[in-house]
Amino acid sequence: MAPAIPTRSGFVALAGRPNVGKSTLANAIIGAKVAIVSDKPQTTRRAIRGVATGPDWQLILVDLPGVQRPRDALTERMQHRVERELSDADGCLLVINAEQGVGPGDRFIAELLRGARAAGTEIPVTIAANKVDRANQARTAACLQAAAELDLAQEIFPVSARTGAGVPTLVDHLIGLLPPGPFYFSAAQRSDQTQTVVLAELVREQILSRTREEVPHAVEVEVIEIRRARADLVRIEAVVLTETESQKGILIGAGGRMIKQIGVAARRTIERELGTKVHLELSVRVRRHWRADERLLDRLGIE
Ligand SMILES: Nc1nc2c(ncn2[C@@H]2O[C@H](COP(=O)(O)OP(=O)(O)OP(=O)(O)O)[C@@H](O)[C@H]2O)c(=O)[nH]1
Ligand SMILES: [Mg+2]
Repeated sequence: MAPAIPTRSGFVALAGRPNVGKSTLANAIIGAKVAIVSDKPQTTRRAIRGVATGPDWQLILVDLPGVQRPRDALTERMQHRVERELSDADGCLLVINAEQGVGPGDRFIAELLRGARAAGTEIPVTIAANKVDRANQARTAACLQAAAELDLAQEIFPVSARTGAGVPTLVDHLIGLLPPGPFYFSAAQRSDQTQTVVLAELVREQILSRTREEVPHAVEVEVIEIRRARADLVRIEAVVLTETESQKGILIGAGGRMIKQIGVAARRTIERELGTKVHLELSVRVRRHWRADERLLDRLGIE
C-alpha cells in the first residue's frame, strides 16, 4: 500500500465591513456559489464554511457577517459569531474596499484583530483590497499604502472578486499558509450549509435585489418543506417573514406582481441548484419583532 500523502488544511475566516465583497470573494475562491450576495449591507447572517480542496490541501473559508454595532438579537448573534469564528480560525482574510480606501470601520476591525493578538490568540492576517475594477491605479495604490499602515498583515493583495483579477495569487498565498492537518470535508463538498438554509437563502437573495431601505433587513425566509413530488419534480414551500404589514404589502406588490417575480426568479436559481424541476410555493407572513425572537433565530440556524 502506498504511504498516505501528508495533507495540509485550515480555516481562514473572512472579516470586513458589510458590503466590501466578502461573500463574492468567498464564492470566487471556492469556485461555486456558497453564499448569497447583494448590494445591501448585512446580507450574510450566518457563518458559512466554503471548501476548496486540492490534491494535498484543503482550504476552508469561513464567510462571515460584516462587522457592525449590534442593534437587536439578530445583529448581536451575528457579531458574536464573527468574534467566535475569528478566535477559532487558523488565519484571517481581512477584506477592504479599494474604491473607498481604509476608513474608521476598517480601523475598528483592525483593532479587534490586534486585541486578539494582545490576548495571545493571534492569527496571521492577510488583507485583500477588493473591487480594484472600480478603482484607478492611484486609488488602488493609496488603499494598499493605507492598508500597510494598519500594520496588521504580512501581505496585501489587490483583487477583484467580480472579475477574478488577482484571486489566483491570493489563493496560492492562502494555501501556502495552511498547517499540516487532515481533510475535514469530502473533496466534493463545497459548503457546510443545510439544504433548507441554502434554498431559503436563494429566495432571500431575490428579495434583496428587489427591495431597499429597511425592507432587506426586515426580511427572513424559512423553508418549511422540501418534498419530491415526482421523480422529476421537487415541491418547496417557503415562508417569507416580515416585521410589518406595510413590508408585507411591498413584498406582495400590486396585484401580487412582486411576489410572483421573486418566486419565478428564485425557482429558476433553485432548479439550477438542484438540477430538477421545482414547484416553489411562497407565502408572506408578518412576524413582529422576529429579529428579537431568540427561539426563532435558533430555529433559523442563526446562532
Ligand atoms: N465592482 C465590484 N463589485 C463587487 C466586487 N465584489 C463584490 N462586489 C459587489 O459588492 C456588493 C456586496 O457584495 P457581498 O459579497 O454581498 O459583500 P459582503 O462583504 O459579503 O457583505 P455582507 O454580507 O453584507 O457583510 C455586491 O453588489 C457585489 O456584487 C468587486 O470585486 N467589484
Ligand atoms: Mg456577505
